[in-house]
Amino acid sequence: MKNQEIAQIFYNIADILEMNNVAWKPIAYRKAARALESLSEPIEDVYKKGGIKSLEEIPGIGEGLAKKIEQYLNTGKIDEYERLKKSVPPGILKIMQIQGIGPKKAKKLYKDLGIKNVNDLENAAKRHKIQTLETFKEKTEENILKGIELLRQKTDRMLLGSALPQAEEIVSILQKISGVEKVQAAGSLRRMRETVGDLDILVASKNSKPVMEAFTKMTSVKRVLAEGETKSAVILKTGLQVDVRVVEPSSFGSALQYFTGNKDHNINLRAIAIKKGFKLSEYGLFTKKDDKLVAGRTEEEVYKRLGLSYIEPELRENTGEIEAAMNGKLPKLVTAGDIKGDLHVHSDYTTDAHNTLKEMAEAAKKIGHEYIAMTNHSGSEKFIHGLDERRLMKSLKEIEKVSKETGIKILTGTEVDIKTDGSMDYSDEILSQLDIVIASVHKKFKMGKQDMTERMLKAVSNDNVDIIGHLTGRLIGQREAYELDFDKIFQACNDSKTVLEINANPERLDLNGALVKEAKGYGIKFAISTDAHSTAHLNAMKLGVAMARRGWCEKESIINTYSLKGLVKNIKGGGKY
Ligand code: DGT
Ligand code: CA
Ligand code: CA
Ligand code: ZN
Repeated sequence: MKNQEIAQIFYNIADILEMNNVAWKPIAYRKAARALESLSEPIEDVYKKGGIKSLEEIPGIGEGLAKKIEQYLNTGKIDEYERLKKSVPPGILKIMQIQGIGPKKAKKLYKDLGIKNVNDLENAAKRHKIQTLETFKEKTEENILKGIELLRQKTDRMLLGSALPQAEEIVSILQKISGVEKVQAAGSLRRMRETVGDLDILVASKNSKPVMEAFTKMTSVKRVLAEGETKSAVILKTGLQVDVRVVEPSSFGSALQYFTGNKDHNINLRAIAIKKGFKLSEYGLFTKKDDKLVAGRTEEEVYKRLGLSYIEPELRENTGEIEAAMNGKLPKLVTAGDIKGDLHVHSDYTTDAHNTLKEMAEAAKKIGHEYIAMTNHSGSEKFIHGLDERRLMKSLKEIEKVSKETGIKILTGTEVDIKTDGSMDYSDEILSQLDIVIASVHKKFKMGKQDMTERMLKAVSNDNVDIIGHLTGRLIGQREAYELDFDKIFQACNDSKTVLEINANPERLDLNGALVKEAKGYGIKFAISTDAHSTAHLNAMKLGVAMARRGWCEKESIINTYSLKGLVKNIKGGGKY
């Protein structure tokens, strides 16, 4: 479906025209772009039906634009756009993707400061050149730098949740090639970072040629960047870059170790090797004296020869894992198999969710969960038809019925809004009747650190609140976390035995690994939850488990590894856990 591609070109044309002071035309292009975006049918199909004439029937598209669409569908290019692109520096279009910078501002930046691309802009903001410009008074340099960071996250890095299935597919393709002994995705993906820059895939084989051929000819490849004997790189149609390296089976372990990283972990490890009289590289662990290979086939043997216990990839961020491995102090990390239920699940009582209670329950049972908690939004979420107290109480009866019918325990619950003053969107009387109360912030994000912290502290200290949902509110690449005093909040959570959620939604991953680790230091426990709004979302649990692992969590820290009996006792018995 080419609707989005053409819409993007029209938006770009509009921006360039506006920079060139052309009147009216930009408005027409933007209107047409919006029409294309809201078209439910592929534009190719519209064109096939009746050519230019049917294109012209789309509101906002006249003969001129219809011809441009036709040209794109036939040749993959629009002459006018190719010509206009040459009238501005190539990096300028990217600058206009930064929030708050439109054609007028981009032009001023270019004319007055010679800013041609995002890097120039970043440098200028850091050197405080921007505040000298008239039109930029209200747009602070700090905001521009934040905008650049968000843009980079969004365009240069891909969500872990999107990259994982692509990596799995490539691994399964390469595994089938004859002569291949092992295939493994390494890099940030294996460490389960929230976003990945590119995929690094490692293959153990004595015959690299068929591997490279199969890799570069995959149907998902858009462009081959490099094709060599043992190393190739491609860009997939999704925009993800993938590097594949073929290594000798005898050094697969050391290569895997090297390419899993991260870089600082590797540097630290190499220093230890040197201290012990070795040399460590992607080719293996060698004695310094006579260059003899002593380990390399597996990662385990490399770590072992260095006097370390095996370090799980999620821990390899050089944040103390090497020291812990030396002293036998590494945690025994929670695994996806330890998870017994999902404590944050939505159903179509609210319009943002897509499946019925029963469908959600059946899907959760199929996954193997022992229990779920039905936690729909509260009434102040008017836009999505949040449940007022009456509808909530009515839903409890259906929950009981479906629980019996499906044979999976459905706990009653809510995801109740934390209001601006920190109070709850339901009365205490209602909340005290529910099995699981998750309290979350869904609006009024920009309150300032102190007010937001107080709002949160009040929620944490509420006896009826069991879990705080997606604490920081960030959406990766879209919205920054709100400002909070984590020290105060973690302290309070531990005092009141309030559980923190590790939200597994691929765009949230909130808390992330670093915050989990910090919170864990206060004695806090966590619930790993999918926040599923459809049955498919229930499968995101593994992403949340990854955040828990990156936060050094053992099974005991995660309340949904407990059996139902243990869970209820911990959440509702006396103290909360
Ligand atoms: P990414 O792709 O930005 O999400 O992050 P990574 O960690 O996958 O980084 P990438 O793809 O640049 O390189 C893969 C691994 O290769 C990295 O985690 C560690 C290793 N590596 C890359 N460059 C260096 C280096 O200069 N020194 C050392 N020791 N290791 C490196
Ligand atoms: Ca990478
Ligand atoms: Ca790479
Ligand atoms: Zn939710």
